[in-house]
Amino acid sequence: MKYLLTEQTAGIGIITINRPDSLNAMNASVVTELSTAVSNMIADDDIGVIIITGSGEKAFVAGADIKAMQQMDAEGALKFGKAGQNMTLVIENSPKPVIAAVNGFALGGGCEISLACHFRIASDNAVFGQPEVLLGLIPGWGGTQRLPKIVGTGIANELITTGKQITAEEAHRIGLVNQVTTQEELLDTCKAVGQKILKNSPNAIANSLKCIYESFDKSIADGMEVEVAAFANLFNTEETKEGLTAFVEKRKANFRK
Ligand code: CO8
Repeated sequence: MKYLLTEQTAGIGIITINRPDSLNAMNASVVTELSTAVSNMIADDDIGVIIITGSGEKAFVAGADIKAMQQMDAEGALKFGKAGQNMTLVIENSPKPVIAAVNGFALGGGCEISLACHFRIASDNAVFGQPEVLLGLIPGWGGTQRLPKIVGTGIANELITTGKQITAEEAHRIGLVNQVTTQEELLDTCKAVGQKILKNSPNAIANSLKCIYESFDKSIADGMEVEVAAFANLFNTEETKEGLTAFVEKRKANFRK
């Protein structure tokens, strides 16, 4: 891959968006590469958690590539917009938790990539924002859909219409990030959270994420139908038998043999 670094360590796949000269801005090639890298890690049985971060000390992703967009007509923008949206759906629909390790600027499309991740952990120098309106644009990779669900409509409306940038601390206060660390500790913190997740049943994790995702377009009653069906199906799996038996036998469950 030209713009990504990938590695695997103790069950965790790490994808680093690596275009530091442009603050990791996303052009069409980076979008395709990120979709492919996440799909590959989803298919890899040795990986149970995925972390996405940016290279360098300054940026997670400073947005979609503005220089590339300046050259686009409406047809090109539709193609670029759909490719980016598809990339966010690949991330969001991953049955393995995807953590955004936000190590600097997460602006526009960069913020939107982090929103598609299952949760965000940020370093104290991180800056979040949806500054598209300053460019005569709107968020195009799911920001108008996901941001209000994460921080609430009022705060999303303010962030998107002012285009203002907020600190990691403010992002933590409004529930956009789960935890703030120093830049040095960011990756280790994400890996430690990943290791906690890896102790648990992969089937149960995947089904939990699916039920949470499906709740967005369902009533509570309909969502609970999905939940109870998934709950019951788990009783057909070895993992659930192992989890329940391990408790009764007073030992730790071994889900990943
Ligand atoms: N695109 C392209 N190049 C970028 C981008 C970007 N988003 N961000 C930074 N760069 C480049 C700069 O042009 C510069 O390159 P060069 O040295 O060749 O001039 C280099 O990265 C370093 O940037 P700066 O010199 O500007 O660094 P500063 O520390 O002074 O500023 C900022 C850092 C504040 C992050 C500043 O670079 C900035 O404001 N960047 C743009 C942020 C932005 O507006 N992002 C949103 C873009 S729009 C978007 O993401 C839409 C998503 C949906 C797409 C839907 C498609 C249809």
